Amino acid sequence: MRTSVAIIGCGPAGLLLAHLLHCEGIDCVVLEARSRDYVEARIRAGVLEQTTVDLLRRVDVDRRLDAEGLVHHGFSILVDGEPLRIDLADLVGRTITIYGQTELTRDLIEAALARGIPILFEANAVALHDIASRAPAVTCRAGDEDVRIDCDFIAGCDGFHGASRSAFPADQLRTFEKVYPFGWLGILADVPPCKEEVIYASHERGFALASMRSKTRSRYYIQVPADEPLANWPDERLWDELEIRLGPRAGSRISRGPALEKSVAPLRSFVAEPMRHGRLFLAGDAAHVVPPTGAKGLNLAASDVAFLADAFARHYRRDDDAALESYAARALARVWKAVRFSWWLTGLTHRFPGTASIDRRIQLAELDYIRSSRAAQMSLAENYAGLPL
Ligand code: RFL
Ligand code: PHB
Repeated sequence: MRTSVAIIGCGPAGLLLAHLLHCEGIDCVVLEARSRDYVEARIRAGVLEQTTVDLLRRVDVDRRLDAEGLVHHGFSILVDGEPLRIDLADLVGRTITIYGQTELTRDLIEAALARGIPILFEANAVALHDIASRAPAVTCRAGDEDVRIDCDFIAGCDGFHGASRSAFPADQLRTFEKVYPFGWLGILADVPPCKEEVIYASHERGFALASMRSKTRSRYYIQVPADEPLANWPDERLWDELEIRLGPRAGSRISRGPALEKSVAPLRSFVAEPMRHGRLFLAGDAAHVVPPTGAKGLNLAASDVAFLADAFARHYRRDDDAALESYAARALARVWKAVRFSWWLTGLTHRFPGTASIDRRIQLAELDYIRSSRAAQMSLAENYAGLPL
């Protein structure tokens, strides 16, 4: 098999890149280790920046997003129960859209198959070859067959645990990592959200987040120790804890229901530099991970592939490789700002085990400063709504 761009990974990065290339008339093949059912069932992000929504419009995968996405003009930070609303529309003239990554993935897969973009699901033993040459290739085993895809370029969109990053020669990759001493225990339930906007709660007992997927489906998270067994959190205990951390106003409005999904996700900040070696280009979680506090992961995956698709288009249309040469620097400039913002918002709202009481007072002072300063709110809003591409 031969294609222009072999895309490894059928998450948001790989799928959106495939559509952007398709719009430019550039052919590609997507290779995915898991089954379509597995990929479509994964529960993850929920908040789309305007730039991500604009990209979905550009590739014309916005019908269901328009019908079902919830446009939010702001969100709140609860400080020991006291709300501080960040009015994104008023502060920076922008909004966010609540639309589950699960739904987005389904829409992108359905549209890709309808447009004839090939996706090989359950591709095992994916291996990258000759990435530093002008004729790279990807091999895998799909069904009973050994498959070889010769291509011009490889896009490594295979997430944090994928094969692409490990194909870099060790001396050509520098990694930066911070692992947080806590994770997020998330619950998804078919109950109406306790409030129509997202709430980030900074509480003495630890962080909590109230989010949603629709007017009838809620998504909540609480901060738990990194190695916390899920078995410690039967549904009722989790609902009780959410009520406490979300305080009397929001907590008392929580509707309880059986968990459709419940899991603990670790929190880390991670960046691999550069995002390119030879003809292999990394995008999304394959190159960087942020703690979910700023809701940036999926949005960074989208901005990376916007830069990458633009660079491929210049290569094929105008024989101009300048954008391919500068891809890593351009993507990383945006990535590091989101890494900084996600780290900052995590530090501001979470309880760090073993820290002194002075640290909590400093957090509270900063939150009080944000409450009293429009300039501080604008900076927070500008980053949360998403920096320009
Ligand atoms: P993905 O989604 O991990 O997709 C990678 C795909 O590659 C496949 N794969 C392979 N395929 C072939 N060969 C191999 N060797 C392979 N190895 C892996 C995988 O099966 C998968 O299908 O990466 P991508 O596309 O870069 O997208 C990144 C986002 O998924 C991620 O950043 C977000 O989910 C992060 N995130 C959030 N981001 C936001 O922007 N807003 C949010 O509100 C938000 N909330 C979250 C989140 C992540 C969370 N968890 C679970 C870490 C909330 C949580 C709890
Ligand atoms: C979510 O709805 O899953 C969500 C919302 C905001 C975040 C992270 C996750 O910061």
